[in-house]
Amino acid sequence: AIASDSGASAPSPIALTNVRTGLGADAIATALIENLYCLLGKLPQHATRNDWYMCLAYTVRDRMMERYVATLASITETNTAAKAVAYLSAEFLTGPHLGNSLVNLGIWQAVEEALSRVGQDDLSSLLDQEEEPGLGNGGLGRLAACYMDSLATLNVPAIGYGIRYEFGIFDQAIRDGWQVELTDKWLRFGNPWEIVRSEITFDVKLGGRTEPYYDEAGRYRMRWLSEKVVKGVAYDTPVPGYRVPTTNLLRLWKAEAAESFDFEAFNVGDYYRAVDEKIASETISKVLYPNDEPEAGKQLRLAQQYFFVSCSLQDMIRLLIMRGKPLDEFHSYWAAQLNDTHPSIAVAELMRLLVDEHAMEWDQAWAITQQTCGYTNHTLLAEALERWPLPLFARLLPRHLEIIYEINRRFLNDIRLRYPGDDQLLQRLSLIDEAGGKHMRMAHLASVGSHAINGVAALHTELLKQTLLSDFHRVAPEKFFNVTNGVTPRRWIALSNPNLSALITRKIGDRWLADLEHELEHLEPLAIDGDFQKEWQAIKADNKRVLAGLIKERTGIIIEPHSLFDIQVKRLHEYKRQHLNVLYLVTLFNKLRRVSSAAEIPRTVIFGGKAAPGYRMAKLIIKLINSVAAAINQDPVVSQVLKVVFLPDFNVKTSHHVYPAADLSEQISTAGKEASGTGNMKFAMNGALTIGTLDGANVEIRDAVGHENFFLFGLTAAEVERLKAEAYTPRSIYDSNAELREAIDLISSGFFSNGDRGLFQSLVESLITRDDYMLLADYQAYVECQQRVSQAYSDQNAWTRMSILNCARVGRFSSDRSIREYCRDIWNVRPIVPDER
Ligand code: B1N
Repeated sequence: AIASDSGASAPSPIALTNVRTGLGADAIATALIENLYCLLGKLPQHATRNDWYMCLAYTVRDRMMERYVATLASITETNTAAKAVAYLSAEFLTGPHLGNSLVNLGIWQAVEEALSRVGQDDLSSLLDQEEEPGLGNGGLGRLAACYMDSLATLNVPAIGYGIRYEFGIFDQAIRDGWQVELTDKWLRFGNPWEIVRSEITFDVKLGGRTEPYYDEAGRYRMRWLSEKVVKGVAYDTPVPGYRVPTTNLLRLWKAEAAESFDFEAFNVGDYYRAVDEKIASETISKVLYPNDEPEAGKQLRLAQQYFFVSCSLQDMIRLLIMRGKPLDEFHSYWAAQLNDTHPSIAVAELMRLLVDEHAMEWDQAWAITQQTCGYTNHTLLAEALERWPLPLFARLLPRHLEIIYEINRRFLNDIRLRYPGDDQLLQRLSLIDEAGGKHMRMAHLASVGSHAINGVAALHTELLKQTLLSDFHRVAPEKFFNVTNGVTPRRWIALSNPNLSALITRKIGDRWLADLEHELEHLEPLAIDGDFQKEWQAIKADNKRVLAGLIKERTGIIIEPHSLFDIQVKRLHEYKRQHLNVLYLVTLFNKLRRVSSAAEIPRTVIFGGKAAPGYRMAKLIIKLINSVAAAINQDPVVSQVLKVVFLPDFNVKTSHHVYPAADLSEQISTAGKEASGTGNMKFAMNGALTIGTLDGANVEIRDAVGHENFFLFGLTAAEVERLKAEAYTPRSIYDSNAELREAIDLISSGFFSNGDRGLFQSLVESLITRDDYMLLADYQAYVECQQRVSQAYSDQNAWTRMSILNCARVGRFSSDRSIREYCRDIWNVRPIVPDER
């Protein structure tokens, strides 16, 4: 048991002192001072705010270590025989650790009290001090972090494997309305949450060539004579479950130079070359690619993927051997999940490790590989599918190319026998795309090498089966599953909306945070309770005031907390259609300049999100939002009822203040394009109503909350496809819709760009001539739907009832539910509670 202030603890093989483990305010206060002296070397009167943050962080980390060690033991000790999950992901967007740890350990109040005893009265300013690890782009990376929280909370032993990027996602500044990227130096002041495991390192080979040889047993084998070797070093971050004994870990690899050079032989030239090599090696984990879709043909990106996958699989083999298990039981002790295709080289690397390094027969190695791996697809967008030019692949991973050819040969042979004469089918299924310059299709490699393939929302999985992977679905339908995404209520309700959380607990007890699916619905009867509605409204109003304060501080814009907060926060992308929202704003602007605005429901429309640095249209949309915002906010009449804000640098930390303050959640992607969305879930959990299309998880959210509590508009995915096939002509919509034409023409006229008619021309042009994302087709429906929203908001009681129902009915979008489904359908793993010593 964890030693506590009050209770006596069971005998422990290693006695940790109360200062390191005690969960009461006394022990924590003592620990703060001790850490201040012993770790930071400071007197309290000289300690800066950051010093206090650091010693609090160490104090909290200490309190996770006993559980962390016990959980790790359950993955390493010979007498425990449970299967563990390896979640392989190029991104983990954890967000700040401190607040989340306090929630999960249940020591928020004790820490507040301890801080005040040492003269620090402001926990929130210390929470603010933490620089978040931005090791992800958006939904995919944040999903991995939610899943790590749920795995620990459900007592499922798991390791999240990824890359310790020195620079995470760039910080966004807005200058003159344009996005400017600044490097994210998140490690600048040190990282108190990680533990470097200098002894856990693996060599990773790159480049060179292969060579056949005969081993001692006279067997024909292959070896890889690489051109270079880099070393991966493990950095572990504990991941505490919510009030349970399990504390899992995130193990991120940093690239370093292999210590290979010979000190005796070196001369000056070699010395500098050695240093150059060190720099080149470290480049591999230097920076996160800031695109939410892959950038074609970047060798460094493939090197990053291979680097972390190889280290992780070698580590998994090491841990298996530590447990005294034979290699042929690998799949009985590990379930490896591939978070999109970014780690899909794992299929070939596991084969290489088993066959080349451990001399296993191909068939057995292949059975193990397939039984171990599962593949989650996160996108259908053609431009987001990973394909590697064969020459690049061959240069970096010559042995893997051979292995993949062999996988492909056997796979296609099998298909040929089952579907004789269908050469087209073979070409479509092949791991190699022969058209044009040859490419490796990573989604195919992941699909062939996995026993389970899943999409991330019901609609997405259906489309996956019908389009992108239809041939795989035809030849192996039993491999396909849906696991609708979910988000952790610990971070997205308890931490970010503490007042709402307290209200919910007061009404339905405190079990809901650990069992959202079954408990949250107990709020439902309160939806029509007048007193409860008042409390609900008061909390929303408070949250809106907090966000208004943040917006004033960051942008100087003053907004009206009583207005309808209409929010669209997510990466900038044409398919997400932030510019459809803008077309509506310009329409509203035109209308409000013409007619009296007296009857208009006041709105504040808030945008946030980063654009990939090389995505010109997305950056132009940011400029457009800011330009339209400036015109609206300046207009003395219009600004009485409408304000528009672009909140710079949207990230996890900022988002804690955003979701709880929303009245309306914008989920307006072109149907069929957003695989799931997860922001949609965070908004609904915090009582926002959604205006959205039938896309991704919106479909399931609408079914859950009730169709009457959701603002639906727009074409369905099937209608989008049909319209495209019938030769869609956006210009005819432009010609026939006067309001739309007026809005577009105002943008073209230079009104929002100081008379510069050229600035937004490419955007307007693309809408009128191609409109790949069907904005014009959905425009009228969107405008009318927004009118229904305004009308609904004018009845505050009815709105509040809908708001409560949205929250009460989205329990199934907890990531705990998603993880239970992965455990049951895909991983075949069960919870185990680590030995509490
Ligand atoms: O993954 C999220 C989904 O909720 C979103 O709908 C989906 O767009 C997102 C390449 C991606 N899909 N693909 C990526 C990220 C980085 C990268 O380099 C692709 N992100 C998604 C969680 O399922």
